[in-house]
Amino acid sequence: MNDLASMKSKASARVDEARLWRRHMEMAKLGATPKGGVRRMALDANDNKARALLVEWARARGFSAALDPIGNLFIRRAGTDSAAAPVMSGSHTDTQPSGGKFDGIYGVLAALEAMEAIEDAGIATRRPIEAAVWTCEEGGARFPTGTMGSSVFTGARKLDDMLADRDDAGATVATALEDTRAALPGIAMRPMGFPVAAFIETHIEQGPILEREGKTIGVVTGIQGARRFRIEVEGEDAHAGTMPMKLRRDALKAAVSMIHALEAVFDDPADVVRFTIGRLVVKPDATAVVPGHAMFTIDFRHPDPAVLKHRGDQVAGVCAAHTRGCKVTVNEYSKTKPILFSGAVPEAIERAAGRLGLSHMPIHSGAGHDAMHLFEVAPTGMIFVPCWRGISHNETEDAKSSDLAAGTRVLAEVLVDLANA
Ligand code: HGY
Ligand code: MN
Ligand code: MN
Repeated sequence: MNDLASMKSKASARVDEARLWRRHMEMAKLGATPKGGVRRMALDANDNKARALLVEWARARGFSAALDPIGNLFIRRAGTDSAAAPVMSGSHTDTQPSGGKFDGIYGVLAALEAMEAIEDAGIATRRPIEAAVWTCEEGGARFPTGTMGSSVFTGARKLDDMLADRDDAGATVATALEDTRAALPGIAMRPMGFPVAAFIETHIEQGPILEREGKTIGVVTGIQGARRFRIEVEGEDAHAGTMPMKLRRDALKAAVSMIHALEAVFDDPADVVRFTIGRLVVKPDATAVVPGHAMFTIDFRHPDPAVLKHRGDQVAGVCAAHTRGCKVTVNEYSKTKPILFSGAVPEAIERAAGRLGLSHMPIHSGAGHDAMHLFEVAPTGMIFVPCWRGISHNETEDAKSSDLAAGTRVLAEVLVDLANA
């Protein structure tokens, strides 16, 4: 076996399944919900504790840690060529409000575990290897903008715009980051953005295909595009008992007719379109008051840019045609294009899965990931592993320890491969 091949197999052999699982359970305590899920919102106290725990584990292995101006956390294992751009892997620690134990955090813990396995195997790599924790991947949970940290890191979004993003309580990302820095005393600060030689994200599939097909590894072929809108409807509060129906400006009823009309726009017999109204907020939300304000969000996704454009461009007109005397404001606040992975990273993933004798298949990602931004600045790829019944963004999200370890073994081989390329 040549030198690189033996280094790869030594690294993957040192992946410690028990250590990886134990860390998932440790992290799941930070924001644990009564139903066995996790609520760890971007930059909240539990998210900050998760970062502090990662830094503690990293420092125990002699790895360094640093934070950038949007709060992305980087854990670094030195290479023999310290000036070389690092090979990077990572994901997110934040969750949806009723999230699970694996979405995001698996990609962070797999990166750390792979680095530790490489360290345990005593393997030197030319390039440094870094694990990244991207700030606020879960958009529309606490802060509106998703994949926030990775989009600022790659220049897709402006730092100042994202620092000004506000949660429903009016807190900005900038103020939240003050607590994050306080939770990481003595953490080094790093300027925004630096060259990355390659990026690999490991993630649970969040869909049913790998489990149904009996495959352990998904070699991700691409990520579909998404358009997200916030629709504000302004009517007039009124007395439920006295205001005649024909004089009302009922914001909720207007919102309902807009949503009904939008169903027709996004109807797809082939079931490829993903159209979700995830939020509907009504004010003043009182039984005896005609609602004067309603807000709802649209999350529209599709793999074809032409469909994203054709159907997404109809939203404003359809809402304007169903105002029922109210005022409507349509704000498209996030737009990501479909991407297709190819080249060195997916090839290395496929090679590693084959060498390890793991069943694997190509698979497209319906979920968005930070990898879609890193794709714009570095060779990028993703490794999927199955999750129970494909359930995610749900407190019952579950995955097998052996699958998590298998994905991490593939990652360890890919990191050694690319860090010595
Ligand atoms: O919504 C998504 O696709 C990701 O899970 N945040
Ligand atoms: Mn995720
Ligand atoms: Mn998610």
